[in-house]
Amino acid sequence: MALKLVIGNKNYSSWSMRPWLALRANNIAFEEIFIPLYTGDADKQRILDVNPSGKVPALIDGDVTIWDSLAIIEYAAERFPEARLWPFDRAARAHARSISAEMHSGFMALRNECGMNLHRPIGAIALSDEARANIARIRQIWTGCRAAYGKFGPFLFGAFGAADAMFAPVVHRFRTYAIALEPEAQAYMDTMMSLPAFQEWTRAALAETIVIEKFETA
Ligand SMILES: N[C@@H](CCC(=O)N[C@@H](CS)C(=O)NCC(=O)O)C(=O)O
Repeated sequence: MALKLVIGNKNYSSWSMRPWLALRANNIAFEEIFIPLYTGDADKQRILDVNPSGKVPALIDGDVTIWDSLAIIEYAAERFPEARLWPFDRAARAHARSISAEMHSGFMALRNECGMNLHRPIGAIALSDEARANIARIRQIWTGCRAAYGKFGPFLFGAFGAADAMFAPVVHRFRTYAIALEPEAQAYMDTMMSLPAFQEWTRAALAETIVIEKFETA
C-alpha cells in the first residue's frame, strides 16, 4: 500500500517541506494529500481526522500514522534503510541528529521574522539580535559540516540526507530575505537549490495561488 503524506501549502509550510523532500529526493514513492492551511474549520477538521495534533505534515503507512516532521523522517529512515537518510558513521550520525533536533526545536526568531513564503519578492528586512544570532548559528552549522564532511560530497554530511531535509526551508528563507553568506554557506545553498526534488517543490509552491494573509507581513 502506498505511503500517503499529508502536507499544507507548499508556498508556506516549511514543516511539510522537510519530510516531502526526504522522501522525494530518495525516490521513495508516496501519494501527496494537500490540505490548505488556515482556511477555517472544515480543512482543520480534515487535518484533525488524520492527526489529532491538528498539524501537518503527517505520514500514513497502512494502519500506522506518524506526525511531526522529524518523527516522519526517522520513520522513513527505518522503513527505507537503503535511502541512508542518516550517515553510516555513528559520530556523524549523532552530529546529524543533533543539528536536526536543534533545527526542529530552535531558531524561533528566524522562523517568526523570516517566514517561508516563496512568492515573496527578494529583499532584506531589519532583523532582531535574536534572529541575527540564529543566522550566525546556522552558518556555523553549515560551514562546520562542510569542513568536516565536504570530502564525502556537497551536502551537510556528503550525500543528501535527513539533516539537509531539515535545513532545506532555511535555504528559501535565506534566499528570500537576502541574507549575506560566506562562500562555503552560499555553495551549500546553491547545492540545495540545484537538487531536483528541491526544485520540484519550489515550482509547485510558485504555482500555488492561495494567499495566507497572516504570513504576508514581512
Ligand atoms: N513540530 C511540528 C510543527 C508542525 C506545524 O506547525 N505545522 C503547521 C504548518 S507548517 C500547521 O499544521 N499549521 C496548521 C494549524 O495549526 O492549523 C512538525 O515538525 O511537524
